[in-house]
This record gives sequence, C-alpha cells and structure tokens, in this order.
Amino acid sequence: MTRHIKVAAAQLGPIQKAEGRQSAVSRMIELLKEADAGGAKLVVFPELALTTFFPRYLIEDPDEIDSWFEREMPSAVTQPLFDQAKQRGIGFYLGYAELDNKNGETKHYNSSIIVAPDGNIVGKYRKVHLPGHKDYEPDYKYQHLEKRYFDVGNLGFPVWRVFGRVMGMCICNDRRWAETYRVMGLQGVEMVLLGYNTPWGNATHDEPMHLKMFHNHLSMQAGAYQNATWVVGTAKAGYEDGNGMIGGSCIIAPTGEIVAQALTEEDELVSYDCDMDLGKYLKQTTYDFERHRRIEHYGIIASQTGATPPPE
Ligand code: CDV
Repeated sequence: MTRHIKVAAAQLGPIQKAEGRQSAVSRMIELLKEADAGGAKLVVFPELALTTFFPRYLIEDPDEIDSWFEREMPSAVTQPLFDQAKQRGIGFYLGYAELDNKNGETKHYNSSIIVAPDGNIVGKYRKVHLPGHKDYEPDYKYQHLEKRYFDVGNLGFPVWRVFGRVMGMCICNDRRWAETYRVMGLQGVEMVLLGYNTPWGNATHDEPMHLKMFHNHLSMQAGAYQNATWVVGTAKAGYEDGNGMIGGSCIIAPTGEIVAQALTEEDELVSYDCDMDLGKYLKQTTYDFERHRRIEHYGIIASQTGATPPPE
C-alpha cells in the first residue's frame, strides 16, 4: 500500500460573477499541470469551484438560480479537467453546486466529488452544515444565502478507499464542527479533503479580521489531531466583485501541525508529500477510540441540537 501520497491544495483566486465556468476550468487545469510537474497525485480544489460564490446574492428567478448549478458531472465544460487529470494519472476533489433530479423531485446541493486517477468519480459528498440564512436580510452588512439555495446534504459523512487509503470529504462550514471529523474518524479516515469559501465579513456579527484565519486553521488543525488524520483545506480567496474572501489554504498533518500553507489570495498551489502512516501512532495511543471512547456519556450529542443549561 502507498505509504506516501503527494497531495496539492489548489487554491483559486477570485472568480468574478461575469467569469464563465470555462475560464475557471482553464485555471484549474493550469494548477493541475503544475501539480503534475511537482509529482502530486491528488489535487484538492475549493468549494463551488466553477463559479463566483453566488450565495452572497439574492436571486429570485428559479431559472436564474438553476443556472448556477450543474445538472451532470462531468459536464461538457468540466470534461477537459477530467481528461487532463486522467491523462496524468491524478485524482482530484472538486466542489460544485449540484442540481439533482430524481423521480421528478428536484434538489439543490452544495456538493463535492472525489475523482480517482482513472477518471472515475468514486465518491460524492453533499454539504451538511449549511451556514447563513434563508431570507434576504436588509439589515445585514452581508448576505449569506446558503440556506436559501441548498438542501441539507443527504449522504452523511462516508469515506472511500482511494490510492488504497481511507479518504473522506466535507465542505467549508462543516470544518468548524467536531462531529464532522469524528464521524469520519470512526470509519478510520486517514485524509479529509475539503474546500471552502470564507468571506472576511460576517452576515450577523462583527469580529476582528485576524480571528477569521485563526478559526479557519484552529478548526481544521483540531479535527486533524483529534482524529489522527491528514486534512487538506483549499480556499477560494481574494476579492470577488468587491467581496473579500480569506485564503490560507493548507495541508495539516495528523499531529495537527500545518505543513504547507498558501501565501497569496490568488491561484496558488501548495503541496506536500504526506506520510500516510504518520497518524498510526496517535490512533494506537491517545486516540485509540476502541480503548478510550466512553459512548455511554455521549448520548446527547446525537439526540439534541441546542444547548440546555441547568435552571438558574
Ligand atoms: N461557505 C461557507 O460555508 N462559509 C462559512 C462562513 C459563512 C462562516 C464558513 O464556515 O467559512
């Protein structure tokens, strides 16, 4: 089994609203070529990587909403990315807006896929923790309408064997939730792939700018360490039509340490040759789940959502 996998986080700079999918795909192909030249075998692209981060806009026309979604994958416009990756024997993670039409029922998901080096889609994930709000809020400084445009993912947090190793996926806001990583940790995950679009501004509250990047890394580093897994987090960064998004794409070791990090808010590739056995010692000691977990005390985690403090 492959002990080392060279993986690349392929950060994308801004995609302006008027920029077509074709241009985004061309930029991804350039990053893929760079990854190949550097010997990477797995490339992680951001959340909603084909378009601007459209949930910042209020869109009311259903046809216009659907125009931001993909009806098939690969589609005509993404096929060249699939072809290039297959030709080079590279696997990849891609985030996109998915329009699913089954049995006459239409659903909209914020999705990601893992594509194996042979070009086949081996896994699909649909975002579970949708942030933001459903209705346009005129008093908010920024709109974040993911709850309006997307249905809650219905696939849970599965893992898949890729390169003979156990890989999982999540998307953006999912990375802030311990449950995301632990559900995959309990399936022996060895590498979590995730893309994100994190605006510098919050819809509902103000906080110092530096906390944005701190919390971004804190949540991914904690998830990595507490489940002894690699985490590859890839941002879409920079200013999309004046709306700033943090970068900070990074590769995190099972020790919780960041081993590679993007320096810009532009298209940028960062890579690292990951020793996939590095997490083993933690999985056999501090995080030997079988020996140390006390599930008899964890019941409320899966049975209630809000916090209920004791009466005053
Ligand atoms: N795309 C996201 O899920 N963004 C959220 C913001 C809204 C907080 C994030 O967790 O980065």
